[in-house]
Amino acid sequence: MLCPVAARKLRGNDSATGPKPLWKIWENGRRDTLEGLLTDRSDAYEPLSTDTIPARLGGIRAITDRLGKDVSKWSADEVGDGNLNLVFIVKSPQSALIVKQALPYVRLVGDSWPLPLKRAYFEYHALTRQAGRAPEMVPEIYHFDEEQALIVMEFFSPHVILRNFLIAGNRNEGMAERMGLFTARTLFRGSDLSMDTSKRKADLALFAGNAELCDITENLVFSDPYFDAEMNECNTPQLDAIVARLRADIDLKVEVQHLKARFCNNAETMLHGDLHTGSIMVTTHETKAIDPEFVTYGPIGFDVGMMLSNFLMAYFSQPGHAETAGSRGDYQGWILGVVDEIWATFAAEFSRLWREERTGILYQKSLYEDQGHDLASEQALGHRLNDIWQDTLGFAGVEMHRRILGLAHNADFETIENEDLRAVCETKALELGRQLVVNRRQFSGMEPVLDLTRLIEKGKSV
Ligand code: SR1
Ligand code: MG
Repeated sequence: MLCPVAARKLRGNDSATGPKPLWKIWENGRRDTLEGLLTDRSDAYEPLSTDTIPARLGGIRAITDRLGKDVSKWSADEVGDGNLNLVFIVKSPQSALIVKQALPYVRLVGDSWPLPLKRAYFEYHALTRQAGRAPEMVPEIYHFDEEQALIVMEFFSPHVILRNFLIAGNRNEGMAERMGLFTARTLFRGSDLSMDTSKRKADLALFAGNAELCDITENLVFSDPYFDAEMNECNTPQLDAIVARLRADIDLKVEVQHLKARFCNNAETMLHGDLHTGSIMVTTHETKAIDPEFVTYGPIGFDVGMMLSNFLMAYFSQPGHAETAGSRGDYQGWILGVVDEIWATFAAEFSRLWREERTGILYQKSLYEDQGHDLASEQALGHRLNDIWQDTLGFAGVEMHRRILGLAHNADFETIENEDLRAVCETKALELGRQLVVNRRQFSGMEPVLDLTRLIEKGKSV
């Protein structure tokens, strides 16, 4: 979600001079040309609307097989609440499905910020790979139209977006385990630990084409929050002092750029690329992952860190959603239990896959187990898990900063109406974020991280 002020600012509604030109939006050394952004739009591309869906999709067999051929009985609602795309639920008396179509610009900003349609192509390929690597966890694809940047897929019902579920104080059974398994399986099986290396290299090349969405992550996550970038927005003046402190923090800025270098240079595996709680759908007993359009090859800890960070922000935001003061205390404890279990499940499943599915070019069994050196294999596993752990903590910290200081905020904090209370919650997340980035090598396991989180929540300074 863009915070409302930033969205207004980018649309130009705050200015008497009209919409901000693209070159203004992409200044700060980010981009000074439109080249590559608008070139993938064919003349045939046309955004769908609720009115045109029956006529435009009524001839597609994969869709009529599910909804029936009588399009007069179809109904469509546009439900997209993300930052980028059109999302329709299309229903008939028989069934329902999701139609997701990329727009040639950032939806909440408008056409002053173009974004290539080809992101739908990358999302389609990411979903097909995730379906093979973590069955039952992602929507089934019924139809893909590259020219129209359109994916028709399974409608999860009665699932809701996890972020809203956590704001409402709901609990889910099995979510932590499923997300731990999902991340371990997709991340291990998309890497040179598992894949045939020629296929991995082909995928590396394929997803390298998703450069513009990667560029958003590189700038919005790893750079903008740490200087006065034009698109930044934050809860001001309440956060002014801590923002100034973070931006003057040399250790923090150096460590964040080390993390950015890891994100850019460590093409370890196929990432989801945007695995926050708005990309997860749940019921009380089910969990699904959606929206991998930011897919790229990157470090394993990025997806895990982004996900854990969003749970930790949900934790700090709870006082802002409490029915009465202190009434969300038990619930906060439950969220920390989820964080703990996700990491424990991830590490256990990653270890199992290491022992049972290590068929790639890295750490070959021919060097270890086949020579009776099982202990060497375990030693190497420990080293890899330790690296992933440190990356996870660092990326989690950066994600906290960018959701509070950058362009794209999250509803956990944004929906807290009392801005002073909201600033208290945000400040705690910013403090934890700083600790996770700068001291990520010092945390021996999850318990000290959770202890620190509880201490910060109690108002102890660090
Ligand atoms: C302009 S896109 C802003 C953010 O929305 C997406 O969900 C990603 O998180 C991205 O960083
Ligand atoms: Mg998304």
